[in-house]
Order: sequence, then structure tokens, then C-alpha cells
Amino acid sequence: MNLQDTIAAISTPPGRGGLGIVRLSGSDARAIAARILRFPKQHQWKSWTAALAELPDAGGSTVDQVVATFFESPRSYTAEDVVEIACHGSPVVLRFALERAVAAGARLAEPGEFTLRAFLNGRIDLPRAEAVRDLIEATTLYQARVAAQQLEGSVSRRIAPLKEQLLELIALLEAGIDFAEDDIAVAPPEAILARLDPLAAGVSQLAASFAFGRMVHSGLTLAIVGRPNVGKSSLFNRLLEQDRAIVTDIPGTTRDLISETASIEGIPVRFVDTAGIRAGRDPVETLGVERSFQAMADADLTIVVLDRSQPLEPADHEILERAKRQGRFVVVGNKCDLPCRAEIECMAVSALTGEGIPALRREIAGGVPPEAGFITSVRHEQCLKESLAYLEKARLATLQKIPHEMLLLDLYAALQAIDAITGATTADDILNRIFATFCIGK
Ligand SMILES: Nc1nc2c(ncn2[C@@H]2O[C@H](COP(=O)(O)OP(=O)(O)O)[C@@H](O)[C@H]2O)c(=O)[nH]1
Ligand SMILES: [Mg+2]
Repeated sequence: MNLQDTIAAISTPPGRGGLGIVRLSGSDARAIAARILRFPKQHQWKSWTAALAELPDAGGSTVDQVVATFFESPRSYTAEDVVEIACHGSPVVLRFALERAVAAGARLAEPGEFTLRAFLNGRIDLPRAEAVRDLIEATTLYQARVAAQQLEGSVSRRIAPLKEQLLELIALLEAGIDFAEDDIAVAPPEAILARLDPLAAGVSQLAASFAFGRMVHSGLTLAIVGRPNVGKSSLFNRLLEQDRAIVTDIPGTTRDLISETASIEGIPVRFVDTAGIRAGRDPVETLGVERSFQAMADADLTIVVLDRSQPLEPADHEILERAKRQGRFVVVGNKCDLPCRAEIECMAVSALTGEGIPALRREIAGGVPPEAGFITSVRHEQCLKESLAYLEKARLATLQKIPHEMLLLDLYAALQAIDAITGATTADDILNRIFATFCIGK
């Protein structure tokens, strides 16, 4: 991929619409646009300004009237010269405009290349580049809001203080080694641990926040299970706010899996209603029950529905046991509009009246977001975990009084892992810090 090329792509989704945009980026963006467009009079490119133009074919007849907006480097998305040509949103016209741009010297952009260029040109760091992708892929407003915060640098801001602490520790140890003869005391193990432990705790906390962030990013699959007639389908309909599954007082009504996606507190949740779990009365019901077990095994979260208006049955306990073995689950006592006859700790709800449903929604959405913020990228989680592993190695090395040269290797590896999230540290960063904090002055 040659990054000197001027690239072109259709930046709007495929299909018809009011408008469609062809975007050009690179040093020739202006020249290429000038070659394929016809302006009413001699055109003066002015940054952040739109101009009306015609898009003619090779014979000179107009194919579309367009608006060309110019963004001069570095104040553009990619930090290069960018021209956005807003055409009418016909796939034929857009493809034609793109072909003309390529014939006039542009290269077709690779997927993500505009954002890649923004990153390589130093306009955004990696988490911001990733946030652009998340923002585009958001299916709920909450996801979009989280991505927008990351686009403003929320991940980088959270990582900065951790990196700062790590650099200080590295500087402390480096100074003890490099300037040993200048009477700079070698840091004792307690002093090292006093810095290392809070740092590791911070990295660990941020890595753990992915449990919540993963849900925000990818949503979750939720299986609703329980005995026949406890109200699974009623609850399913209530949570979806639509009459999707058939509800009757005949046990064994739902025989196959039914799934539907809805946003719960901004998190996309795929709900799966299942057949009531009991010994099947016929082959179809038996197959349905097998699918219920499968849905439970595949789900990120299981809602075990009990009928609170009746004493629990052995089957209820069996289902609870199974849920416990399989991961995150919530026990819901349905029919709380009726007198309670079940002795068990559970979230009381009524699918009939809607009582307790808001609390259940909050529970499904994983409660309140972690206060210190959260990460939503599995890549960031992996980098943080890797960094943490090295910090733990460094901790052991400190306890075993291993020479600081060795300890530093672990710390540098921990730093490298953190740096992989945002961008690289140079040796200068560390040197500057040593000299700034220790005032060697010799
Ligand atoms: N009183 C009361 N009845 C309910 C409630 N939820 C469901 N039901 C009734 O219980 C019966 C079985 O409901 P259904 O949703 O089909 O249960 P499923 O077999 O677990 O899917 C139906 O007659 C529902 O109207 C509730 O919260 N309160
Ligand atoms: Mg049902």
C-alpha cells in the first residue's frame, strides 16, 4: 500500500439515497477533483468551503450536479488534503464519479485507509481510530456515545496516568543504575513495591472493566429458561415490548427457540425464549427441551424464571443448578402480582403488570457502568493483561531481590504492552524524565 498515493472511495453506504459522497485524500486531491469536475468559473480552492460544480462524462455532458468541499492539510480527517464530492445518491452516479477519479490519477482506497492515514499522520491515536470504527458500527445510541467519548480520547486519558506511573518507576531504577557512583541510592524493594502495587492494581482494574465494556461493544445473548407455564414467553414479550411469542395457560406451548433483539439500557440484547423444561410428553417437546439446554449453554446470560405464586418443584432446582454451572444468571420470580408461595431469593417481577421489569432491565444491562470508565476493545484488554503479567513478574523479581537490570526488562515489557494500545514511547521520553525528576545537573 503506497501512502503517497491520492486515494478515492465512496464514503456513503451502498444503495440509493438523497446524497452520496466520494472522498479523495492525498496531495493530488485538489488536482484530481479539478480534472473531473467543471466549475462555473475559474475555481479558487478555499479550505472548509463548499462549491457547486458539474460532473461531466468524457463527452462533456453533465451527469450530475455536485458540491465539492475542500479540507486543506492538516485540518482534515486524514491530515492530508481532502476533497469530498457530494453527488446525488445514485449508485450508478457514484460509481461513475469514482471511476473518473481513478482515471484522473487516484487509487482506490483500501478498507479503513482514510482512518489509517489519520493515525499514521499523527492526527489520532490507535484507540481513537478504533473508536471511529465502533461509532460507525454502533447499533444503539449508548454505543455511539461511548465510541464518541473514545474518539475524544477517553481510553488514552485513562491509560496516561498508568503509563506515567510506570515511566516514573523505570526512571527511578534507571537512575539507580546509571548514576550509582553519583551517590544516588538504589531504591529499596519496599519503595519499588510501593509504586508497583498501585500501578498493577490500576492496570488490573482497567482490564477487568472489559467485562462491562464487552457487553456495551458486542451486546449479549440472553436465554429465558424455566419450567412450563412459569411465564417465560410473557416475560420475553414484556422485555421486548412486543407481542412476539405465543402465551397460553397450556403448559408446553413454546416448543422451539424464538429470538429477537432489543436495546436494553443501550445494550443490544438478543433474547431467546425457550421451551419449558420438563420430561417431554412427545418427541417434539423433547427436542424443544434439548434446544432450551443448548440455548442456555450458548447464552452470555441466563434468566431462570420461577413461578413465585407456587411452591418450587424439584425441576426448578435442577434448572437452577444447571444455570449455576454455566455462568452468569439471574433468578426471576414471576407472577409477583399473585400471593407469594415460593421461598427463594429472587428478583420479583410480574410479566403481567410490568412490576419489577425496570429493575430487571438494569440487572440485564450489568448494573451501572464502572465509575473509573471502561474499555470496550478486546485488543486493549489483551494489551493490559499482558502488561499486568509483566508487572507481576517484576513484583516477584523485586521480592527475590533480583538485580534491577533484570527487573527493568520486565518493566519495559510491561510498558511496551501498554504502549501498544496508544502508540510508542521513545527512549527520549524516559531519558527526559530521569533528568527532570532527578536534577543530576553535572
Ligand atoms: N398472574 C400472572 N400470570 C402470568 C404472569 N406471567 C404469565 N402469566 C400467565 O401464565 C401462563 C403461562 O404463561 P407463558 O408466558 O405462556 O409461560 P411459559 O410457558 O413459561 O412461556 C399464561 O396464562 C400467562 O397469562 C404474571 O406475571 N402474573
Ligand atoms: Mg412459552
